[in-house]
Amino acid sequence: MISEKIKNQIQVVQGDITKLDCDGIVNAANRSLLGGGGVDGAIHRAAGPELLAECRTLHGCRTGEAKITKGYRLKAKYIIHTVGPIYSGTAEDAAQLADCYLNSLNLAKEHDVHSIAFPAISTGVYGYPLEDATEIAVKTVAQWLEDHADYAMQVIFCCFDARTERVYQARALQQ
Ligand code: AR6
Repeated sequence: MISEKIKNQIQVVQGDITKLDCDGIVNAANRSLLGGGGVDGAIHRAAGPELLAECRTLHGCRTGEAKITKGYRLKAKYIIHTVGPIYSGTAEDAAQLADCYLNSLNLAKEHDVHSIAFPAISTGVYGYPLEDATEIAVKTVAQWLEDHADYAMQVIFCCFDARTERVYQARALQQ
């Protein structure tokens, strides 16, 4: 069960994450951190070339971990780059996907971020089944919010398409 307090800290919206006005947005990147397609490509295009220059200094990122950069031309002050698992159907996928959310939230808190938007990590090119990934995303975020009840954090699940939004709405309300 997710308490009403936690539910009020979680929002589901449909749209383009690069347009959101919050302290930080999360990028579903790859291990190189040097850009790609999907939401990664959109974030790099919107943030501008300075982002790639900073990413080059980070020397990649392991699956499940997260690294932070400035937001450059975005409204968001920070971009938190995390690398979701490429879906293989093993238990490790779920653990790594949960780590993406946990490590992103921890890094956000370290940088005094109080509002953060997540895309549906791994559910595009990386092939994670949407329902399963959504369950992990919502549960992991809700648990983190419970565990950090003394820290004001607003979490936005930014869904690019209508189907993703429907699944997130159903999952977020159901629990
Ligand atoms: N705003 C919000 N969500 C978006 C946007 C956007 N502008 N664009 C796409 N999405 P994906 P992955 C959604 O494939 O599965 C990249 O090439 C998309 O509809 O971007 O983690 C990286 O470099 C889907 O719901 O990320 C990696 O190589 C979700 O974002 C690889 O893809 C995630 O889809 C990572 O794959």
